[in-house]
Amino acid sequence: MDEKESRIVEARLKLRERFLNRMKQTPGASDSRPLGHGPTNRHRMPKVPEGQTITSGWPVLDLGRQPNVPLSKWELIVDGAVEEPQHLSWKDFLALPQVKDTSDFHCVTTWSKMDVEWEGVQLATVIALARPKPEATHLMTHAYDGYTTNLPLEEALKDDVLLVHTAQGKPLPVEHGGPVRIITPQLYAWKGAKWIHRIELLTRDRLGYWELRGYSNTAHPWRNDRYS
Ligand SMILES: Nc1nc2c(c(=O)[nH]1)N[C@H]1C(S)=C(S)[C@@H](COP(=O)(O)O)O[C@H]1N2
Ligand SMILES: [Mo]
Repeated sequence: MDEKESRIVEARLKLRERFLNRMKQTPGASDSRPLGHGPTNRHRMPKVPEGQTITSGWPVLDLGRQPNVPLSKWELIVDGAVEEPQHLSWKDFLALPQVKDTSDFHCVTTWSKMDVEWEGVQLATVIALARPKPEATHLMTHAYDGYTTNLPLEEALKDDVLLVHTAQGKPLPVEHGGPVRIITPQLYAWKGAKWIHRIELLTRDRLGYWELRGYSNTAHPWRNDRYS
């Protein structure tokens, strides 16, 4: 591990410690006891949350504007309530520790895509790099199409929440949010911004695009948290 990587790991562990108690109060996608009892989310029966149907395809859902961001212009900003705002180029992003994970994708419009193989960077890694101020509690994600969605830090820091550039072994297609999108397997898919551009740390919660329009702010599929 080089010096940069050990600094990232250290920052991540510190952040995790701060949020661990709150992280335990809501189910993670791969938690062994997602709701306090019972089998893991991904291996329980039924395999999908109430009201969901498994699809073999991958529908496209967005606001109808699909920005085409060339890699030379792509930038990921992490700012707001942080000690060290980040402006990461594509090269900087690929130099961060990379992970692979398999998880499910639950859309509130009732389809679920199972066992997607993702590659990318844990959201916790880029948040830790920017060193959130002690008063940071939430974040707003801003996408290149103008879309926004908010997350409490205890959800954003979970292990399967990734900034992905690869799905099923191929570069993430533009229509699914390439070059990079967020995925939130433990929450409905609208919580994962396609074409991610900016992660703004907040000192209080603020609602995103769908949350302002009546979608649930908690968005747990295993609790059927669809609309507020
Ligand atoms: N930037 C952006 N991200 C977005 C959206 C959007 O309109 N713009 N739609 C959300 C919704 S409602 C869903 S269900 C998923 C759909 O992802 P998909 O099109 O890859 O299936 O993306 C989410 N992320
Ligand atoms: Mo959606």
